[in-house]
Amino acid sequence: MQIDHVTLHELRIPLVTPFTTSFSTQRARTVVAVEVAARTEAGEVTGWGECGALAEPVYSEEYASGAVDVIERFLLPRLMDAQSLDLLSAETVGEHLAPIVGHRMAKAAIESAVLDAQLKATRTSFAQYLGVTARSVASGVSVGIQDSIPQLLDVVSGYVDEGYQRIKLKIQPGWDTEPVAAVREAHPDIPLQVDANAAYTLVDAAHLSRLDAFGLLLIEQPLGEADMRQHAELARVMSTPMCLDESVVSAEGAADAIALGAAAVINIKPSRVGGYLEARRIHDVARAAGIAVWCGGMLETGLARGANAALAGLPGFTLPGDISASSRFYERDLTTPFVIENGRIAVPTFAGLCEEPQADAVAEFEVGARHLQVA
Ligand code: SMG
Ligand code: MG
Repeated sequence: MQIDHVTLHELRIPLVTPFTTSFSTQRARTVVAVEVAARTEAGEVTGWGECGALAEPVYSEEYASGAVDVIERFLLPRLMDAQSLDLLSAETVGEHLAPIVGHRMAKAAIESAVLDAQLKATRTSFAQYLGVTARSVASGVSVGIQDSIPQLLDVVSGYVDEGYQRIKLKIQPGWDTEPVAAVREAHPDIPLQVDANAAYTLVDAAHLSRLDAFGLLLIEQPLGEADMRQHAELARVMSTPMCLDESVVSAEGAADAIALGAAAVINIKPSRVGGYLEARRIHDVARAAGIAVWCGGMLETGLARGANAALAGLPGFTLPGDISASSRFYERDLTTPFVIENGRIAVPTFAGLCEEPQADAVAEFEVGARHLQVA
């Protein structure tokens, strides 16, 4: 494949309701979308890839405008060197970009765009590429921190009525045992889990252990990103299964977390780990070790939501993912919206990772674009 032109779109898409976590309140999603125009044996194709980075470096060290910078200055030039030798395919992007340290969300966006173009050129769906035969995946929803417990109960009931099969509650110090107890009392049987986004320290172990009373599926990332050993220690004192999100950014890291006893479950986010191919490798490592995985989310638009659903069709994804309907976050998505039906999201059958975004939606939300002639 030869890429002739790359456009880095910066979009700002309002959320239907603010989404509050221990680190921020998001009112809109800033999305960097990579569009590649490529020549393939099948003719000219366009591929799209979404970058998971938020506007600010609050979930991880990456942020949207930093991703634009690193893509333009350091990642695309590496790709162009590779393509001058005719070595460019989705499967080689990771290797070409490996000399650049970190910046996995930026790398994932590029790999996704190339993979999308490659699959479109060969009229292959992402599920076919992965060997996924599942036609749909269970849909879970992530519920932000609310202003009050009555408000939380209202919001959760709304999602339960929509059919979501599992509820994840964001927690932080001061918003943990009480909201969890209230939701558990209102919904005694609903699969329930919590996510702290690194808001606690090991000193809170006794307090966090009080969550063991609520029959949670798991507790996600209670401690800091670098605190692998401390997660292992906490896992020994809690009966709730320990799940890592931020701490696992590669298959090697997943293997270490499993060996240390720091992860009984892994949240796999394709963007966090550098793309769908590394996400698949983490799935394979975890499955071989008997560790459950599920697909996390970064408020994906239609450019990545369907690809997440396809990935979650792999057999090791045994827990419902943060793969909700587009309407969970967006009044208008960039593509045909994903809908929840009987608690499930369909695995897409279209060629590529995503549908081509609607031009008027891109125009509506675009706040900046960089046009790069690369050939
Ligand atoms: O895409 O449904 C989604 C969001 C899921 O809670 C979610 N993501 O730590 O798992 C997580 C968070 C990260 C993004 S918070 C703005
Ligand atoms: Mg998380």
